[in-house]
Amino acid sequence: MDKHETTRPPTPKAGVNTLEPYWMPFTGNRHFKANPRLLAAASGMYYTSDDGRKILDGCAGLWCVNAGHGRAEITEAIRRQAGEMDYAPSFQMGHPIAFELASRLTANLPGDLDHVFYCNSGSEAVDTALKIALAYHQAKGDFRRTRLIGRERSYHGVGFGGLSVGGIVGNRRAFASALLPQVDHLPHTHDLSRNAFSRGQPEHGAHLAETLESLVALHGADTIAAVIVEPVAGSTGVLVPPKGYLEALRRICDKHGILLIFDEVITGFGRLGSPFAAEHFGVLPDLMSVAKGLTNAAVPMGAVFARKPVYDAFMQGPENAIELFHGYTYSGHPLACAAALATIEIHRREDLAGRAKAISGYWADAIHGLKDAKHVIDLRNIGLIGAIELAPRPGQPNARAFEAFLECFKRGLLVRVTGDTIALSPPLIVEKPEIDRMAETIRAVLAGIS
Ligand code: PXG
Repeated sequence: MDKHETTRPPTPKAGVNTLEPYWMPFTGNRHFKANPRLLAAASGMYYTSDDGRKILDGCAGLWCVNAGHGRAEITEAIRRQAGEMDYAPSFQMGHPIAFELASRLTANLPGDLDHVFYCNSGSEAVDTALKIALAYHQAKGDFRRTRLIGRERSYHGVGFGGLSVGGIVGNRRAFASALLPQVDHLPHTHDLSRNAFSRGQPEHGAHLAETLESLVALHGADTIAAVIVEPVAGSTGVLVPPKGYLEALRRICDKHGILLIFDEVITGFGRLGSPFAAEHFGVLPDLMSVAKGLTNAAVPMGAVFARKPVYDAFMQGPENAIELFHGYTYSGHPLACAAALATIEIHRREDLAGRAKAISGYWADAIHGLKDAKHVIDLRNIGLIGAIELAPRPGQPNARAFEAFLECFKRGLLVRVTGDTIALSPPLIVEKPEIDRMAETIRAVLAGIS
C-alpha cells in the first residue's frame, strides 16, 4: 500500500453517495448539503426529484431548456454524432456539421448578422464578443477605441470580461483587483417609483440611454469600443427595457461609431415570443452573444453572431494569416453542433417562438393576477418571463424570496430567486393549466411565509 492509498478516504459503499466533494457553483454549499435538493430525471415540463416527486419546471432549468426536457430528437442526434465522430479540432481544421450549423443559424438571423463564432457557454460568448469588439477597432486602425461600457445590475457571466462589464457587486467584489481597466457603466433602468406593475415594457426610462452621451462626453467617443447590454436583464431580477430605450442606445452608438452588443444568452431562441430580442424590439446589434437555448442546454454551447461589416473588417492582410487570435478547444464541438441542429429543427417545426407569443397574454394575466398576493411590491413580464418582486423582510434582505423558493420546491414547483425577486421562465411548451399551477402555488407559498 503506498503512502497515497493510506490517506485516501474509504470508498463509499455501492449506492451510497456523499455530497461533500462537489464544490457547487453559486450555491450555499453547507446549507445545501444539510438540506439537499436533488433532481434525478426530466421530461417535458417536469423534473423528478431523487425521492420520486414531480417538480414543475418554472424556469426551464436555468432559462435554457426552451423546448422542454428530454426531447427525443436532440438525444438521438447527440447519440448518432457521438457514434460517428466524437471530436474534431477546429483550429486550422473543420468538420462539416459545424459549417452546416453556421449556415442554418445565420439563415434565420435578423439583418446582416451573418457569421457565427462558436464557444461553450454564455460567459465565453460574452468574453468573445468583447474581444471581437476590441479587435475590430484595432483591425480598422482605430487604436484608441479600447473602452467597454456595461450597465449596472447586468449579468454577463463570470469570465473576467463579463464580470468587468457586469453590474452585480457580489460577483465582482472578490475579484475587483483583476477586473478589466477602462470599463464604465450605464445606470440600470429599474424604477419602481414610476414603473411598478408595468405590463410588458415600462413607459418611463428611455432617457436613461442618454447617459451614454454623458459617458461619450466624459471619455471621448473615439475611446469607446462597445456598449454591451442584456436587452431584457434576466438573472438580476427581470428588468424589462423601457419603451424607446434600446432604440436610443442604437442611435447613440451609431452616431459615435460605437459597436452595440446584445447579450441574448437568456432572450435568444424564443424566450420573448420572437426568435431573438433584436427582432422583438426591432433593434439590430452589431454583435450578439447566445448560449443556453441554442442546444436546449443538452450539450454546453455558446456562440457570437457578428454582422457582415464586423467580420469583413478582419478579412484583410495575407490570406494565410490568422485574423482573430481567439478560440477554444471545444469551439464547434460536434456533439454540441448536433444538439443545436436538432434544436433548431424543433423550433422550426413547432414554432416555439410563435407558441410563446400566443400564450404570453395568458402568462401576463397570471403574473399580474398576483397583485394582491402577500409581500408583492412589483410584477413584471415580457414574453414568457415573469418576475414577482417581494418587499424585503426588514433587516434580512433576500431571505423572504429564498424561503419562497424552498417552499415552492417542497410543493413541487421550481422557481429562481434573485435578491427578493422570484423569476419565472418556463419552457416554451408550457400549457395554461401549468401556468395556473405556478401562480396558485406562489400565491399559497407567499401567504404562508412571514
Ligand atoms: N449572459 C447572460 C445574459 C446570462 O444570463 C450568462 C451570460 C453566462 O452564461 P453561462 O453559460 O456562462 O452561465 C448568463 C447566465 C439565474 C442564472 O439564476 C442565470 C444565468 C446563469 C445561471 C443562473 O438567473 N445566466
